[in-house]
Amino acid sequence: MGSLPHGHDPTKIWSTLLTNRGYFGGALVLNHTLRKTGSRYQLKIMVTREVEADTEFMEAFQAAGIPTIVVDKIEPAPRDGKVNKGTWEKLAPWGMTEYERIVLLDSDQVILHNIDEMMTMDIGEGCIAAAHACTCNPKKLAHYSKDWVPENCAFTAANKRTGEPAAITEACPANHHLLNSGTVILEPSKAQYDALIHAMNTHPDVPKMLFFDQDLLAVVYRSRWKPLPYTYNALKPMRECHADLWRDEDVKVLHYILAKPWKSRTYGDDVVESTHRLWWEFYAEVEKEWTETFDEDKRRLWRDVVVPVVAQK
Ligand SMILES: [Mn+2]
Repeated sequence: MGSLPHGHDPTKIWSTLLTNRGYFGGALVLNHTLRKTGSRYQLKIMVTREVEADTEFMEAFQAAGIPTIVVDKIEPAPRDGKVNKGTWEKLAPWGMTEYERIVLLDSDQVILHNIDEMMTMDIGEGCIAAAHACTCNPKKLAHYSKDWVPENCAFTAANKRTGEPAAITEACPANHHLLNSGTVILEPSKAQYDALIHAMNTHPDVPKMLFFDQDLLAVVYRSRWKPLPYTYNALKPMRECHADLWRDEDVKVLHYILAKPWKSRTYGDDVVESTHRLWWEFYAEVEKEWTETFDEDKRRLWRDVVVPVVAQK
């Protein structure tokens, strides 16, 4: 199942984390778009122990030809008896030293152009690469920090002509030190993994981290992460709040943060929500493959594992 792409290099992989069935439709579309854009590298999906115990779900990964990597629970030590529960398993790849490089993607992303250059681009010794967080907060979400306003957003300072990200300097606004962990290039290392886990268990900010691994990475790799152009992690709201930077034809990785496309077949026709159309086009291609196959098991798994988590109308 899932024949390996031509020129395949097994020391470098794409990876995403799934903790339950809910994002499986997203993961199938992500895998499909990696294949469709001709990637020479394989997507391996990290799954939690809960997912591993879900036999039917595991059969579905097999049917999709997507290898899984089971990861143990990762969570911070309790502080005052409380644990900040979240997606800390996204730190697991730093410990996977059998790989030279892992590029973390999110299962709510689609790949629009080949991104294999991410497997070889220079990120600097002991560093990671990621795109900035967008701190415009266009939806004015109350739980976001008060300094999340467009003036402080790194993309406001990006080069509108070339799309190049703003350099992180001594004098830049604090928000320019924030990254979005939807796309992260990393080189597994025992020392880096240990440093991350140590920081997760001891750093005083951990109990109030809203974005878990993402906030921790910004702290631990402060001034040691390379900003990538927004095109590698184009957050859908930026199509509106950074319309002067965004060019549809340049976007390589489209990231459906906030409302997920698979939650509804109907969506707004505005600049932001209309991006869902693309996701549904890719989904239709995946659906065709799974429902028109002679493999009866695959058709059953589509019905029982995929259909329940993807809006049917
Ligand atoms: Mn995401």
